[in-house]
Formats: sequence, structure tokens, C-alpha cells
Amino acid sequence: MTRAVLSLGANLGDRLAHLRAAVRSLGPGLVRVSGVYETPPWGDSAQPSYLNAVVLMDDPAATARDWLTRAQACERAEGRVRDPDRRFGPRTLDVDVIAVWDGDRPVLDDDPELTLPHPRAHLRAFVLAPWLAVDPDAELPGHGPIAALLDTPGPAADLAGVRSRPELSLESME
Ligand code: A4P
Ligand code: MG
Repeated sequence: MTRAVLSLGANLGDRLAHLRAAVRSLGPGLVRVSGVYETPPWGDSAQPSYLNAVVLMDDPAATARDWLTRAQACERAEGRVRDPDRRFGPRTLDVDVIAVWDGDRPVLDDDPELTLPHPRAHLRAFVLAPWLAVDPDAELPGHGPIAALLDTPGPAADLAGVRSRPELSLESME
């Protein structure tokens, strides 16, 4: 019985279409979808800006590993090509598993195949800001309230570049 927070990102091709396709294919477990945000590239600045969003999922039948499988299926469907030499490089669609809960208990795992919570989520305004907008009381397991994380130096500095794009809503996809 798991709930999950997934982050969606796209910076190649028709970025909005890639996010929409992800939301559509995530399907019935979808509880909430955030607004769309235009964000400067993080970790590798020589690439186009991203559209980012966050989705809240709930599926009594899904294991933590199922969320990764679903995330990667969405990426493949949008033609994601991995460049092994460029870790934070551009992509048609990136779906990361940010955190998973089994009932009320957060799932914690340091498995490199599925690290939970996501090891860089607490550093990323492009994850924290959309998540805060749809769940203001949310906590990132092991790190505390996401509102407080957005006040830490890295995310607080990056927040200035995170721009809401209300005209690109994914809401109709729910
Ligand atoms: N993996 C382990 N834990 C997880 C998890 N919680 N969620 C493994 C998803 N995957 C996880 O991922 C590499 C490996 O991480 C996989 O084998 C998976 O089993 P990947 O998707 O193949 O490669 P990647 O996404 O290029 O690498 P990485 O290190 O996950 O990059 P990130 O952290 O996803 O960063 N800037 C902005 N503004 N917006 C973005 O969305 N995204 C990235 C990608 C960089 N900069 C960005 C954005
Ligand atoms: Mg990824």
C-alpha cells in the first residue's frame, strides 16, 4: 500500500507534450498534479531550461519498486535517450521517484537502483516548489518540512529562477 511523490522534468522537444504524456500514462493512481514551472537547468547549465511538475500518487497495489518501473516506462515512451557521459544532461522526459510511503511509514532505501528518498530532492527548488504548491504540509523523509528546505541556501537561491507557467496547466489531464 504505497503513496508516492514523483517529479517530472522535460527540456527537449515539445516539453509540455512530454509532461502531458507522463501524466496520462501514470493513470488512475494519480491523486494530484502540480502546476508547470519553467526552471533553469540544475547541475549542467549548458542546456535549455526545463519544464518541471510534481505528481502525488496513491496505489494500494504498488510496491516502491513499481513506482520506478512506471517512471522509467514513461521516460521510454517519450523517447528518452541516456548519455552515459553526461549525467545531468538534457532529456525529453525525466521521471524521478522523490519519496514513497507505505501507509504512514516512509520507505527508506540506499539501494543505488532506487534510493529513497531521492538523494538530491532536498537540494532542488524545481522539485520542492511545485510539491509545496500542492501539499504545503509535506515533509521529505529524513529532511523535514519541504517549506523549510526551500529556505535553505541552495534551493532559496534557485527559487528566484523558478517561474510558474499557469497557462501550461496539466490539470485537464487528471
Ligand atoms: N535511481 C536511484 N534512485 C532513484 C530514484 N529515487 N528515482 C537510479 C529515479 N531513479 C533513481 O537515473 C540514473 C539511475 O538512478 C537509474 O538507473 C535509477 O535506477 P537516470 O534517470 O538513468 O539518469 P539521470 O536522470 O540522468 O541521472 P540522475 O542522476 O538521476 O539525474 P537527475 O537527478 O534525475 O537529474 N534541472 C532542472 N531545472 N530540472 C530537472 O528536471 N533534471 C536533471 C536530472 C538535471 N537538471 C535538472 C533536471
Ligand atoms: Mg532521473
